[in-house]
Amino acid sequence: MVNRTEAEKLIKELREKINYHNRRYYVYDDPVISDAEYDEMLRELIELESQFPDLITPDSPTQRVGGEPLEAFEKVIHSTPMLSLANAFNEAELKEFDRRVKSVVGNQVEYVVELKIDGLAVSLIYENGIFTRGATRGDGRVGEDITQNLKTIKSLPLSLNKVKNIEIPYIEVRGEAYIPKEPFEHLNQKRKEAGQPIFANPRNAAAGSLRQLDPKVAASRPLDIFLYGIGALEGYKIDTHWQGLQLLKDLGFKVNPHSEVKHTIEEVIDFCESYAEKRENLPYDIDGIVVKVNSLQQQSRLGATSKSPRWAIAYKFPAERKTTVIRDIIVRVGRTGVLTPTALLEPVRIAGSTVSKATLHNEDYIKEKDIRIGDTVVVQKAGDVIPEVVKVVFEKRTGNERKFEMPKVCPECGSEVVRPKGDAAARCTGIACPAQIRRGLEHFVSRDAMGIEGMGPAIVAQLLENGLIKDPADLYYLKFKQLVKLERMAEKSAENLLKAIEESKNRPLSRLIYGLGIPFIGSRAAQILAAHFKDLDELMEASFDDLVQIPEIGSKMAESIIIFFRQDQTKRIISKLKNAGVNTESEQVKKGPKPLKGLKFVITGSFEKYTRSEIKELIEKMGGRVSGSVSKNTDYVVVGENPGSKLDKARELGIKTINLEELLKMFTEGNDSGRIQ
Ligand code: 1X8
Repeated sequence: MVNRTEAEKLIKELREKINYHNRRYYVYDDPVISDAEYDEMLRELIELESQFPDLITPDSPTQRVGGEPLEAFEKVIHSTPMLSLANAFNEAELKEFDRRVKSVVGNQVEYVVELKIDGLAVSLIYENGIFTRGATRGDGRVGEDITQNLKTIKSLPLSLNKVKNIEIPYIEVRGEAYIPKEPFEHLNQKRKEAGQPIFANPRNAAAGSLRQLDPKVAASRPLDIFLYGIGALEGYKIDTHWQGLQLLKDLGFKVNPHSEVKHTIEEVIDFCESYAEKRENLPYDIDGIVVKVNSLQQQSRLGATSKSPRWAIAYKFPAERKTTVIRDIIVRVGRTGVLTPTALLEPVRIAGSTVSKATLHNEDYIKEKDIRIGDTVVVQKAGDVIPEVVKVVFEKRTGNERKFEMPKVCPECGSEVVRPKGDAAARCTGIACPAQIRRGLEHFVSRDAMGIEGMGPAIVAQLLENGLIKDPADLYYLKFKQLVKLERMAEKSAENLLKAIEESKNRPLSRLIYGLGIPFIGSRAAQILAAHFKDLDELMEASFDDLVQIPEIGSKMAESIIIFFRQDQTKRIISKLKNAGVNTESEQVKKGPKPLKGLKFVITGSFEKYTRSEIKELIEKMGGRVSGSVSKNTDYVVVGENPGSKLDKARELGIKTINLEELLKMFTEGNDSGRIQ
């Protein structure tokens, strides 16, 4: 047994050694000791810490998988929004970007080119060198606190190196968490063997892993992370992005080794094009090349739009194309009854996956391109997009090809098919068409809607065929006994499915609205509606006028919402959903910290990083109210650059004025997770 002073010294030494070797192994892929030696050091540290538990600190290498499963993730506000990038799809668009940049900052421009990692964007905060908070990008303004899960990533440093003997007091770094290709295949293999649903691609697997409430699950997934940007930095000065990347390396972060500085746009283009081929041989997926202006001074002169910085662009690789043969053309009936002709193909590998179906869009598309059954065709697939038939290779025609005719009746229910004048789409008129019901259910359970993990089209079809469900609400009344009776359904899978269904009850209201599949209401409109109404009832009772007054909700959407909620069938389904305990309340009225509850704000002037309407949205999310004019009932006036007469009015009435930083600080009050960014 060592005494306390000795233990303290030993613990410090062991942690330093372990951190060093951890980095050699996970960051540099260049270990200098054996796994056994490493494990032995870790074991010693665990032993000492168990003797002196008060010496355990959150940044100890023993604390990567700590803590209990969470109830829900806390929301965090990014101090600088995490913007997305504008895209360039070809050489001309890269040249256009170069021209725009030079028109603002002159001709002396250097670019940094970097691989665009196909993972999940995250933000990490280190205070006095210690990892204190990690968050998802979320919608760019508000993300989720996933610190516990990020800590399980071995290449993520829990504490930072000093650089030039300086300990950086505060830094926010940004990067991409991902799962490399080989461990991904391995993970899916194991899931298949265990009867669990497999992930569609490494990005989905990474995102799913980081959104687990139990950090033990994240710890079991082969996650890794590259860091590529600095969101905030105190106590250290850099002049270029390239120096920023160097700093990240020196601090101990894993930084992608393929970045380069380029002096002309032609060099940038060459780099971009060279990776269209090289990417196959990388151990992880990339979906493009990021091009950034190197000088930070030039970056700030270029600034940003509300969506993306003007000093960076993402070059997206061209869609990959292959030729193959159309075996047959079938017609698929969508959730809104639209009939989509689909080509069944001789399977081909395109962009990392096997393609055996491709969309033909509609009747006119087929006619225009003269696509026939038996044709040799060019098929293309870009990123996440559904594969499509681009053109026929006419030289391969033999004369045995057959023309396709759109059916006059629905292939699924036999109802009449109509094609209104001026409309490209043919539709099934059957109101009880099983295909529409099936597609509606597939949509309801899909990732962006209720996100019921493991419930794919095959299981939906099985449940329908066995009469276990008729509408989405029935999912919430399924019993274990019913599920295990299904073919190919193991007990474990049935359990997992029920768990996933249960979990989905707590999805935000916007996901439910989207999942209901109201015509013309996509996920963005669903978010706007959920933010506007306090619950589903309020939305259901809204009039046409109420709806069209909401920004971005047009009359076509409003009408569709009214018609949808007027149906008895809709009403029945919604009351069944509610009885099952599915959340129908908007986020804004949820428990959670509401530090601004009861306070009235007025915003005046302009702000560098947020627009006024974004600030309004943030205040409302935190429970406050925003009004357009100052009165004696106003609690605070938030003042930006060039404030208007509202500031004079506030002074006259003696209303307290604050700047944006002070407002952001108010968000953290009553939230013991500390600093909100
Ligand atoms: C997204 C990504 C960036 C980089 C790499 N991968 C990404 N997915 C990079 O800069 N190296 S930057 C970025 C963004 O700004 N949205």
